[in-house]
Formats: sequence, structure tokens, C-alpha cells
Amino acid sequence: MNIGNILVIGNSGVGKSKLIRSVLGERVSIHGWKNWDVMDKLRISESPELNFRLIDTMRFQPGYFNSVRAVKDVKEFLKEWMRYDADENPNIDLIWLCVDGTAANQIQETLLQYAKAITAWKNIPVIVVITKSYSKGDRAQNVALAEQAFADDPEMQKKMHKVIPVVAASYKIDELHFISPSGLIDLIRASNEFMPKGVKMNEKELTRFIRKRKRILTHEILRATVQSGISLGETPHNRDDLNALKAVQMGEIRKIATVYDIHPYDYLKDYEALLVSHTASEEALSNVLQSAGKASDRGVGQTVIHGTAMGSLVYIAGKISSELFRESDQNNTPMPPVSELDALFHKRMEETFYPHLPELFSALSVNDGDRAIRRAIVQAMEESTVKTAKANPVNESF
Ligand SMILES: Nc1nc2c(ncn2[C@@H]2O[C@H](COP(=O)(O)OP(=O)(O)OP(=O)(O)O)[C@@H](O)[C@H]2O)c(=O)[nH]1
Ligand SMILES: [Mg+2]
Repeated sequence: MNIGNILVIGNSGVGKSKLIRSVLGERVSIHGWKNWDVMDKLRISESPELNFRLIDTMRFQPGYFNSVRAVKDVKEFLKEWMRYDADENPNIDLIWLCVDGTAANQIQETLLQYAKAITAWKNIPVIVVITKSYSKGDRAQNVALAEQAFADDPEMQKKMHKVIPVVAASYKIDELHFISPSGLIDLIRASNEFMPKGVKMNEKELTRFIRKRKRILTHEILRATVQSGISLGETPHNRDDLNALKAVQMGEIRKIATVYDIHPYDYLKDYEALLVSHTASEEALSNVLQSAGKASDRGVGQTVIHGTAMGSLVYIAGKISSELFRESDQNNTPMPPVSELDALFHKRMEETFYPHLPELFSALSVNDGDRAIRRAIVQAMEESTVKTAKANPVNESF
């Protein structure tokens, strides 16, 4: 046995499948079950990088559990699984019970229904996952609601070990605003605690995995904010709006800081103010637009050019921040005082941003859509440009 089993349950549409894909990352293998009657209700996914597989359930509403069929199905399913590998782990080690954070008034009732439904799974620990926790303001209240749900049920209180609010994937509010993923690392860390002996990741393995996930999360934030920057530049009356650009960059910096646990508020406020003075200044924008001249000679339209200009400024602010924040997080060293960063920001803009602009604009074509623009930005801004983009699937998917 080298891998644990986690059963993921919750009402339809709560976000189980989305959560599973986000936790396992890109390298997921999925085992569907052919010619077997449970096939349309259960699906196993795993990643070579994680020590647990996730068993996704479909149509396992509380009512179905009450029919006792569900428990039987899962047991049969695992038995079938064992046929392929006799050394495999035959047990469910943990349940993720998912409830929807956007429907706070139903959290307690739903949890109580599931508590009843899973009484047959006696000694299996439960983590309550509050999905779609988009509203930061509601998170603490939702966690409290979930924690109080079993006030009168000592059995469930014993089973339920943790309540974790998550956002599995970026949630777009409008063209310029989105909520970035959160809670996934907490969930992975907490779940690891319940994996059987010999399966549990040690601190070193966990750290390696979490570092990689932080990079992926940061990448996701960069991708989404660069998109906001492109949209900003593409809207004629926003094209030169440096305040709007600053707002997008500040949101970006905040989100990346959260991934790398960079606080406190006062530090970030000064940090952002300094960085945006380099990356969202009249000078920066006019430098970018000057480089765009050739592209416009080639017939590339103003929409593409302004989208690219704003998008690239968003990219560089996020790139500088993610490198600095990551270094501080990984080496466990404090961030440099803001007063020492002015020269560094200046150097980064002069050496790794402006010189690559001609390359960026020469890569644009007349009818490029946002995806092509994003790719051109990343390729031009990465030091070893095309090579990096080809070798690194993260860049490729950007
Ligand atoms: N943006 C965003 N969308 C989410 C998130 N979680 C769930 N969704 C969306 O909510 C919808 C339902 O999510 P699913 O993962 O399919 O729900 P499910 O629990 O697997 O539903 P069943 O398979 O029917 O049991 C999908 O459109 C998801 O994209 C999230 O964290 N962010
Ligand atoms: Mg699903």
C-alpha cells in the first residue's frame, strides 16, 4: 500500500469535481470503470505527486446514502480496484464532506443530513470543505456555522476534524476583478495527517509539493490578472487609465502575497505603492507604447497594441513580486525594507522589461486574440524567451 483513499461527497453542483482537479493539479490520471454498474457514480483520480487518491462521487445525495447502497457501492468499488493490485489500500481513510459556501443558510442542514447518511462509516474521519468560499467576509461565519452544526452530536463531533473553506479555481467577478484560489494547501496539509502510516508524506516531501503548488497558484493569478490588464487596454476609454492599471496591479500583488504568506498590511501598502510607481507610471506606459510603433506599422490594431501594453505592465509587476515573495518564503527570510527596493525595481524594469518590448511587439499579428497576446507577453518577458516557453508546460498553457 502506498497511497491513501479519500472519498469526496456532497450535493450535486457543490464543486467536488472542480476541487479534485484543482487539488491534483495537471498531471491527473482518471480511472473510470467500464462495464460496471457503479461506473456512472464513482470516479478515481490520482496524481503521481500526491499520497492520496480522490474518489469522486456523483449522485451521492444524502437520500442515496440512506438506502445503504452508497456504502455498499464504495466498498465494492474498492474491492474491484484491489483485483488489479492486491497490495492496494482497501480502506477509505478520510471523507471530504463538501458544502456550498455561497448557500450559507443551508450549511447546517446539509451537514446534518450527511451526518445521518454516513453513520455507516463509523471510524472514518471527516473534513468539512466549504466550497466556493468566494466571499472573504463570509468565511469565518461559514466555518463557525459548520463547526456548530454538530453541537448535539458527539459522534459526529468526534469524526469531524476540521472545517476548511476553499476556492478551487479563480472566480471571475467582472472583466477586471476575480477571486483567486485559496485553502487548497490547507486542505492537502490537513488531509495528509489522516493518511495511514507509511503513506503519510513527511515534512520535506510536503514542503516540496507545496512549493510547486504555490508556483502553480501564482501562475494562475498572473494569468488571470494579465487578462484583466489586456481587457483594460482593449477598452478605448480605459487605455491610458493609470489608476485602473494600478488597481489591477495592487490586486495582483496582494493575491501573490497571500500565496507566499507575505504580510503585514502596512508593509504591503508601501511595497505596492513603490512597485506601481515603476510599473504603472506615465513613463512606463509611454515606453511600452513607443516600442509598439513597428507593430502598428505592420497593421496591428490599436486594440491589440493597448491590450498588450497594459497586459505586459501587469505581468511585470506580478513577476517581480512573485520572485521576491517566493525567495522570502522559501528561505524563511523577511522581505527587504521597502526603502531598499527602489533601485531593484528600477533595475528590473531597465534590464528585464524595456529591452524585451521590441520582441514582444514584433511577435504580435494583426488579428491576435487575448490568448495569443498573453503568450506573446510571457514569451518575450521570460529571460530565455522561446526556449522557456517550450520547455515549460506552465508557460505553454499561459
Ligand atoms: N470559478 C469557480 N467555479 C467553481 C468552483 N467550484 C465549483 N465551481 C463551479 O460550480 C459548478 C459545479 O461544480 P462541479 O465540480 O461540477 O460540482 P460537483 O459537485 O462535481 O457536481 P456533481 O458532479 O453533479 O455531483 C461548475 O460549473 C464549476 O465550474 C470554484 O472554486 N471556482
Ligand atoms: Mg462532479
